[in-house]
Amino acid sequence: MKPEAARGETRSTCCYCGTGCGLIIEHAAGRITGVRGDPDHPANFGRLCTKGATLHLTSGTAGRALYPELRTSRDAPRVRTDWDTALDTAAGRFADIIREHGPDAVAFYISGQLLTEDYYVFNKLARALVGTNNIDSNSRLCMSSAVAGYKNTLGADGVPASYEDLALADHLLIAGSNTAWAHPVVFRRIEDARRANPDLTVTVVDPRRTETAEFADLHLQIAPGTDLLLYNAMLHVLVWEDLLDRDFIREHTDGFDALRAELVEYSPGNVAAACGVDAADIIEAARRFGRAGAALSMWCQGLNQSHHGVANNAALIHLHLATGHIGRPGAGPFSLTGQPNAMGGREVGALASILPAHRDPRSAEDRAEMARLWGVESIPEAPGLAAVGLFDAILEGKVKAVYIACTNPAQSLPDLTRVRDALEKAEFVVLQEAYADTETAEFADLLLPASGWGEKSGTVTNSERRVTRVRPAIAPPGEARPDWAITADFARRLATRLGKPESSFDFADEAAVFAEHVSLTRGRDCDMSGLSHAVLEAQGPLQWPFPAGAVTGTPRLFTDGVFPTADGRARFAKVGFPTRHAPLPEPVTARRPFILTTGRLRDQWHGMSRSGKVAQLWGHTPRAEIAVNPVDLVRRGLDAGQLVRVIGERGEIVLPLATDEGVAPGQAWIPMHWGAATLAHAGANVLTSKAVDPVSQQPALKQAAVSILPARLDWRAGWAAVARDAEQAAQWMAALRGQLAQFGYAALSLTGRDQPVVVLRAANGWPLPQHLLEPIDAVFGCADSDPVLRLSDARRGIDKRARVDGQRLLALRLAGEVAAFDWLVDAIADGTDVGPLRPWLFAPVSAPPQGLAPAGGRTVCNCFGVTEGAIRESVAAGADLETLQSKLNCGTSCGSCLPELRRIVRTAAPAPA
Ligand SMILES: Nc1nc2c(c(=O)[nH]1)N[C@H]1C(S)=C(S)[C@@H](COP(=O)(O)OP(=O)(O)OC[C@H]3O[C@@H](n4cnc5c(=O)[nH]c(N)nc54)[C@H](O)[C@@H]3O)O[C@H]1N2
Ligand SMILES: Nc1nc2c(c(=O)[nH]1)N[C@H]1C(S)=C(S)[C@@H](COP(=O)(O)OP(=O)(O)OC[C@H]3O[C@@H](n4cnc5c(=O)[nH]c(N)nc54)[C@H](O)[C@@H]3O)O[C@H]1N2
Ligand code: SF4
Ligand SMILES: [Mo]
Repeated sequence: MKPEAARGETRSTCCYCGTGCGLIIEHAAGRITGVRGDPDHPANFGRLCTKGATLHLTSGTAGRALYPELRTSRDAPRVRTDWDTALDTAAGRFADIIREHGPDAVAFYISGQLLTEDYYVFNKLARALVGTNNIDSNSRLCMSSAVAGYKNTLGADGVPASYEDLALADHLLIAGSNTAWAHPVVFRRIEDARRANPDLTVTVVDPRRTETAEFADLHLQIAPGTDLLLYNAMLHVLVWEDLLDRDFIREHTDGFDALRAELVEYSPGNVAAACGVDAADIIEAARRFGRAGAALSMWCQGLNQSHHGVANNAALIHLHLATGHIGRPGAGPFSLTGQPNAMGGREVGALASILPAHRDPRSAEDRAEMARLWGVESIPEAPGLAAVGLFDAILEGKVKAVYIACTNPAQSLPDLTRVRDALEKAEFVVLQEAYADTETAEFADLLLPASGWGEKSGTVTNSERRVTRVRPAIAPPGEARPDWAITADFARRLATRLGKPESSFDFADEAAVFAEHVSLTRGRDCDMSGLSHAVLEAQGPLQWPFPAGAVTGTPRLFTDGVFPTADGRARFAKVGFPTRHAPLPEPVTARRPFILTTGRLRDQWHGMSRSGKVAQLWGHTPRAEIAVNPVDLVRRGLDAGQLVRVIGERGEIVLPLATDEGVAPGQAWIPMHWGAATLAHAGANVLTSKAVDPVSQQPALKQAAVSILPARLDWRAGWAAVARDAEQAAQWMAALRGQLAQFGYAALSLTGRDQPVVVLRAANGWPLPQHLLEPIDAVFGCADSDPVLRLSDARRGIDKRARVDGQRLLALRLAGEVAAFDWLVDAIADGTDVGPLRPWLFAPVSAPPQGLAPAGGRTVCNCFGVTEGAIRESVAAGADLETLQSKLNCGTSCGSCLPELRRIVRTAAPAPA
C-alpha cells in the first residue's frame, strides 16, 4: 500500500505500548507534522499519553538507519552497500553455515514490535525454509510466562477480558504492573471507572509504592518475589471463608481438590512474614476479591519476569477459577501486553515454544499439520532456543549466525556482559533496524534499514485481542524498506541457494501475508479466518475470535464456561510450582544486601532509540540514577546525589544515588532504559541475572542482589550545548558515545523543549589527561580553537569554558569543579538572558543567584512543559488540583501527569488549620 497523498491524515496506531491506541497522523509533503488520538478507536477513544502524543517529533531522520551497511572484515567499519549485495551476502553466509553445520547453527531473534505480517514471514522463513525452531522474540523477556500461565490453566493463550470490562468491574486487582506509567491510557480508563463507580475497590500488589499503588485503596507492598505465596494465601482465605463459586469449580474446572490440599501451608499467618505484609491485609485483599460482583485482575512484569513467573501467573488465574470471576462482564484475568504487537507474535507463533495459531511444537500432530499447511516435508522436532539460551549458544559457538530484527539485545537481555561477548563472537550478525545508533548496531556485520512508525503497513493486536490496521503516512527515509518485504526478499535468495522453491515467499503485498496467516487460524481458539485487511478497512479494529462469516468481534472469552482443553474444563495447575519456594533468583547476603529491581519510566521507551530523540521526554526523569529508601542512606552512611558503585555477581556499574520513599528499605530501583549508548557502562542489565523460569524460559529481570558502595571519583566534568535540531543532537550523541567508557562514570542526556540541549556529565579519579577531553570539547564546540570565554587554574585542575552568542549561552564546559553545572544547564535550556549571568558563569555556586533562577526542575506535565518547581510554588500558595489545571494547564491534555499532580497536592498541601 502506498503512503497517502501529499497532504492529509492517516489513521494508524501508536508504536509504543500494548494498550494499542489508535491515532491520526497529520502529514504534509512527505513529512509527519502532528498526531492526535483517534476518537473512534475503541482502545483509547481519542486519548494518547505523553509518548504517543509526541510521536510526530520522532519522525525525522535523527539516528535512522538509511542504507544497508556491510562490514567486510571483523575489525573494519561497516560501509554503505546496495540492497542486492546486502541480501545476497546475508543469504550466502546463512546458506554456507546451514550446509556446513545444519539448520540449528543459525537463529532468528525478533520482536513484539514487528507487525503481524513481518512476524509471519520470519516464522515461515525459520521453520519452513531453514528448518529450525531457533526463532525467538523479545516477548520471551516479556510475556512468555503469561502465555504458559494461560495455556496451562485455561487451555490456550487467550486473554479473556477487554478494556470495556474496566468500567464493569467492581474490584480491580493490579499486580506487578505500574499501569499509570506503562499503560497510561488504560490507567485513564481506570480513573474513569472509579469516577463513575465510587464503590470500585482497587488493590495493588507491588514492592514499590508506585503511582499506581498510590491510587489503590489497598497496597500490598510485598517483599519482592513473594507473589506466589500471596495469591495462594488469598486462595486459602477464599476457601476458609467459603467465598468460592462451588458450582463453577465443579462444572468447569479440574484439579481444585489437589490444590486445596496444598493450601493448608499457605495461611495468611504463615506467609505474612515472608511476604512482608500484615496477615489482615492479605485477608482483606482476598475478601474484596471474593465478595466482588465482578473482579478483574491486571498484571504485567512484576509477575512475569521471575524464575517462577508461570507459577505466579497460574496462582493469580486460580483466584478467578475458584470464584468464577471469568467469562462474565467486568471479570477475568487480564494480562497486559507490553509491546504493541506482543499479542500478534503469539498468534503467529513466532517464538521457539509456539507454532502458528497457538499450536505446540512439542506436538507431532501440530507439527504435521503445519508442515501440510506450509507445503513442506516436516517442521523440525528439535526444540528451538529461547532468548537467554540462544545467546548462550552463540557464545559457545553452536549458533554461528544470528538475524536480529526490531530489538536491541545488547541493551535489554539480562547478564549483558555475556550477551555482548556473544555478539562480539558470533560469526555473522544481521541487524534489521529502524535506527542505526542502538547498542546492538555496534555489533552488526550487516545493518538492514527498516521502515518505522508512520511508514509501515500491516496489522497489530493489542492487549485485548483487538486487531488494528497500521497504515503508512509517509515513505520511509533513505533506502529503508518494510520488514516483511526485506525478510521475504532474503528468504527468496536463501531458498535459491538451498535449492528450495522461492515461490512460497512471493507475497503480492502485506495483505496477502495477512491472508495466509489468518488461514492458519481456522478452527483454532484464536480463529481469525474472517479477518482480512479489507474487512479491517471496512469495519475498523476487531477483536478475535473472528471466524469466517462473523460480523462482530468477541469482547469476552469463555462466556459459556467451556475452555479449550480436551475435556472443556479449565485447570487448577501447579505448573512451574517450586517445591521449595525461593522468592529471589539469588540470595541477598551481607555482601549483596540490596534487592535490585528494574522497570519503566513514564516517558521513555526501552532502549530509547525513538523516545530518547525527543528532548522534552527527558524532562520527567532527566538522568539515570539508582534509587533507594532514605533510611538506607542513614543505615549505610551514603549521601543522596553521590556517585555509587552498584556491584552484583556479574558486574558493576556506577550511577548517582537518589532517594525514593516509594522504594522499600533494603531494595533499590534502576530504570531499564539507559544502556551503553548513554552511559559509561551497559546499564542495569549488567547486574540482572539470567536465571529463567523452568517452564517459560523467561528471565528473572525483576530481582538481583547487589551492594551499593561509594565510588571514589573525585574529578568531575560537565558539558552542555544547544543543538540545532534533533538530527544534530543525535549526531553529537553518536559521536560522543565512543568516549563514555573511558570515564569511571559518564552519562549523556538531552534537555530542553523547542531546541534540544545535549548534556554530558562525567567523573573519574584525578588526574585526567587533557587530551582525553579534546574530542569531547570539539563536539560541544568548546575546543581551544572555538570562541569561548575561559577560566583555567592549572594548579587546581580547573578549566571552565562558555560559548555565548548575543544574549544566549550556547555551550558550557566545566572541568575540575562543577557546582554550578545543573542550574547553568537549566539556564541554557530555558534560553535565559546571559547578561546578568555573566559574572556567575564560572563561579563555584550550586544555586543560581537570586532572581536569575529558571523556574526549574523536572518537567511534570509534558504537554505544557510545567515543571515541578512551578507546581510546588502554586500548591504552596494554596492551589488544589483544579486550580493547578486552570492556572498552569498541567494535567489538562494527555493526563499522564495526573497521578503525580494528585500526589504533590496531597503531600505538599498545607495542613488545614
Ligand atoms: N513508559 C513505558 N511504557 C511501557 C514500556 C516502556 O518502555 N515505557 N514498555 C512496555 C512493555 S514491553 C512492557 S512489558 C510493559 C511493562 O509494564 P510493567 O510491568 O507495568 O512495568 P515495569 O516497570 O517493568 O514493572 C512493573 C512493576 O513490577 C514491580 N515489581 C518488581 N518486582 C515485583 C515482584 O516481585 N512482585 C510484584 N507484584 N511486582 C514487582 C516493579 O516495582 C514495577 O513497579 O510496559 C509497556 N509500556
Ligand atoms: N532490566 C530489565 N531489562 C528488560 C526489562 C525490564 O523490565 N528490566 N524488560 C524486558 C521487556 S518486557 C522487553 S519487551 C524488552 C524490550 O527490549 P528491546 O526489544 O531490546 O527494546 P527496544 O528498545 O524497544 O528495541 C526495539 C528496537 O526496534 C527498533 N525498531 C522500532 N521500530 C522498528 C521497525 O518497525 N522495524 C525494525 N526492524 N526495527 C524497529 C527500535 O529502534 C529499537 O532499537 O526489554 C526487556 N529487558
Ligand atoms: S498508552 Fe501511550 S504509549 Fe501506550 S499505545 Fe497509548 S499513546 Fe501509545
Ligand atoms: Mo515487554
